[in-house]
Amino acid sequence: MRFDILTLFPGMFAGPFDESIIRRGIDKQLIDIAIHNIRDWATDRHQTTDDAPYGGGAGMVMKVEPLSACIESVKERHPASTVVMTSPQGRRLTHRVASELAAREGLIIVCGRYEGIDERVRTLCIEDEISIGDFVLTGGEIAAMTIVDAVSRLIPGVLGSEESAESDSFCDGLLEYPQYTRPPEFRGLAVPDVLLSGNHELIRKWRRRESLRTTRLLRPDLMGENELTKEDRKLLAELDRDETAGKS
Ligand code: 21W
Repeated sequence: MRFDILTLFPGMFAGPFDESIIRRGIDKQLIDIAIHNIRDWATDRHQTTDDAPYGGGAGMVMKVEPLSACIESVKERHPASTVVMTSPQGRRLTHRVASELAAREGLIIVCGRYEGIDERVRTLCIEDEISIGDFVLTGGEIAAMTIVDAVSRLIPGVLGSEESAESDSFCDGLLEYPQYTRPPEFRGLAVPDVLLSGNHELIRKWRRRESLRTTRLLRPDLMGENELTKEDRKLLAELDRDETAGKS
């Protein structure tokens, strides 16, 4: 999958993709990331990319000519890619949206800066708009990195078989179960017996029950979203029974 990132701050992308799982995806040629400096498309002597808003007000607006020229140049070279802009008014990035983006041929990600972009860029060039949540960032760059990270790990082969995306929480709509590794006891806290039992069926059931417990407790909003199996309902009933009996 190809990612073209259009930004006024190309230096911000030096670190994050040079290490970790994304790096491996690049090395395996499953991912290709190119950073484009929007400023290179400014034509005036000062390479201006922003200007004061018509109608007045604080801050600056990204100018239409350099930004549209940059987007069109990249899109011409990669016509099958979708032009996505990071923006506080975009649709919220979720696992579902990440899977949807992972199915595209490529993404051209436009990072917004300043108070925003000239509306005509949106009208003429932007196909999709993504926000990463209801909080205010200083610009779209970190949102773009988040999108690349979340989408890349869904591309077949990027994750090793040990870390497959199928076992993610959110993939089946539930949070993860508690995990332990050696030692079996630490400061009086023991690893649950069932995990040392070697009984794989009991372990699977315990993990599923704990996933259901944590999700219901911390993210009840996720419970409605996915259908529970017959076994899930049975495990939830066991939890209710244990709670009434005073067991944790
Ligand atoms: C913050 C841009 C506030 C614009 C009209 C009149 C990209 C982001 C961003 C930023 C404003 C994302 C205005 C979650 C985010 C991003 C920078 C508001 C003021 N508009 N996801 N005055 N949160 N943020 N502009 O902030 O670019 S994705």
